[in-house]
Amino acid sequence: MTMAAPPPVAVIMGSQSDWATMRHAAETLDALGIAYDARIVSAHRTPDRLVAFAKGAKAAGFRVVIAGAGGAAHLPGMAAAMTPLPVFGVPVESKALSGQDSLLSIVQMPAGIPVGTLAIGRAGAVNAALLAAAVLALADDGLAARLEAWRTRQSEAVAERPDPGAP
Ligand code: RP5
Repeated sequence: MTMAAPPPVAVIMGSQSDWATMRHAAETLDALGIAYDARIVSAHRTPDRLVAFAKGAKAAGFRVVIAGAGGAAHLPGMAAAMTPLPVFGVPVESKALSGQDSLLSIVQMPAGIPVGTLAIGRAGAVNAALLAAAVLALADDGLAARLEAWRTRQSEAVAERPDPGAP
């Protein structure tokens, strides 16, 4: 009997409400054929779940963590403090401050515990997945080819000139 390989990417988020943003990371991983486990792990509401996840993430077989959170967004930094895995943080667009609170909370890590911080919202979620793919592709030629093909498709989808009739 062969055991299925554990998913290499963990996509964690602080709340169900973050899924509207983080699904873009998940969809990008899907498009690249990268398995992931998506979980709600709140630094504030489920701190014990965060500790268990982050301390066990490497042993569980994950290679990269993508962490999305909004507002006082401690999740990526706290996760990074408890795992040696690379952590990419996605600032979720908050209602009160349009995600600027999330961005500053995630990006301003003191020296010593890094969080690779992406843009606010959908762009950050997509790019977190692409960065995770680039990391994994260093040791996976098949994935490297899929990532290159993804980028080629993106280039080919850009028109030479703007459509003057488009809104
Ligand atoms: C953060 O609080 C979550 O990451 C989310 O972005 C924000 C709001 O959470 P909900 O009140 O919508 O559950 O912890």
